[in-house]
Formats: sequence, C-alpha cells, structure tokens
Amino acid sequence: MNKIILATQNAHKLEELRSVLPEGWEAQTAFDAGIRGELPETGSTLEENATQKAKFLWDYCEISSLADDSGLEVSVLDGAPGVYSAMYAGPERSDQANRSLLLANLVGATDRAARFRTVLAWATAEGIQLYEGVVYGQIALDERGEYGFGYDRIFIPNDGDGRTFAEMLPEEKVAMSHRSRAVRAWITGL
Ligand code: ITT
Repeated sequence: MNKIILATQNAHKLEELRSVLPEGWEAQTAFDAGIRGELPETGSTLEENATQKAKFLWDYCEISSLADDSGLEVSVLDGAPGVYSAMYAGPERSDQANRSLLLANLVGATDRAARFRTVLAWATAEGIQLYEGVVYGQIALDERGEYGFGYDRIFIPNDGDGRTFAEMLPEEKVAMSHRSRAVRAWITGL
C-alpha cells in the first residue's frame, strides 16, 4: 500500500480525487495528518498555491503529499475568476454567490467560453512535481443541475452533450473533468 496525503480541505475535491486514485494507494486527509487550521494558500497562481499546500504537508509529516488547486478561467473576463475562484464574490467563499456574480458579469456576453484548470503538486523526498488538467467549455445562461459543487451548475463541457457538470452523475463528470485529467498526468509521471 502506498500511503499519501491529499492536501485539500474541500470535501468535494477529496471525494473526486479519491474516486480516481489508482489501486493500492491509501489516501489520508490533512485532517488525518493532524492539521487543524487552513493550509497556506497565498500565491497568485494555481501553481504557487498547489506547491505551497503540498510542501507544507510534506514539511509537516514527511509523507508524500498531493495538493489540488483549481480555478475557472473565463475568456471574456481575461481568465477571471481563475486563482480567485473560491472567493470571487467575497471572503465568505459562497458557491452560490460566486455563481450568481459570474452570471451577472456575463449578462449579454455572446462569447461564453471558459475552461476549468487543475494544477496538482506532488511533494516527495525528491521535491515538487506539477501536473495539469484542463477541460474546455461554456458558461451556461442559467444554473442547471444538483450534483457537484462550486461552478458545476453553470459549466457546460464542450466534450459533453449540452448538460452542465451538475446535471451529470459524479462518475460522468469525473470521466472528463480537469481534476481527473490532472490525476491521469500524475499517474503517468509516477
Ligand atoms: P483546498 O484549497 O483545500 O483544496 P478550495 O475549495 O480552497 O480547497 P481551491 O482554492 O482550488 O480549493 O478553489 C477552487 C474553487 O474553484 C472552489 O472553491 C470551487 O468554487 C471552484 N472549483 C474547483 N474545482 C471545481 C470543480 O471541479 N467544479 C466546480 N467548481 C470547482
């Protein structure tokens, strides 16, 4: 059994990451490793934040650690909310407020192209490796669906059938998501 720590405190991300981990890998959370506060996340890029979180856990317990930092990048907003996706509408980090603000900022926009991007940082005794996963899509006109979290109710992947991520079963989202693509890149690099 390979023991690793998933350096994320977002329960939805943990569930999605766990569902695509290879056989024989046992994943603990930062909480399991004894971390009670927030993991450091003060960078201005997904790469910096993922690196900070993974390195913090490696330095704390010297167990290989995998951190996920993700964001939604909207073309007409020059890549916003991007690295600030979790607190787009303010420090309360409300998924509902974030989605409402994004839809309000896109009223009348004909170009609704966006992409979800995940950066995984893998911290081991050898240092830090970064892996990326991207999924291209469109921002819906309204919220649709009940599954998922964050911006899933307003993101329609181009590779799908017109449903938002939140209208897909969890396994359907995972089959094409930014996060699972990044995990596949990590597995290939092991
Ligand atoms: P950790 O730092 O503990 O991993 P977090 O929620 O702070 O958790 P991020 O800094 O990566 O995670 O924030 C990314 C935000 O982007 C997250 O709060 C969601 O609103 C959104 N997001 C990320 N992945 C998503 C996905 O697969 N579907 C929908 N929204 C997503």
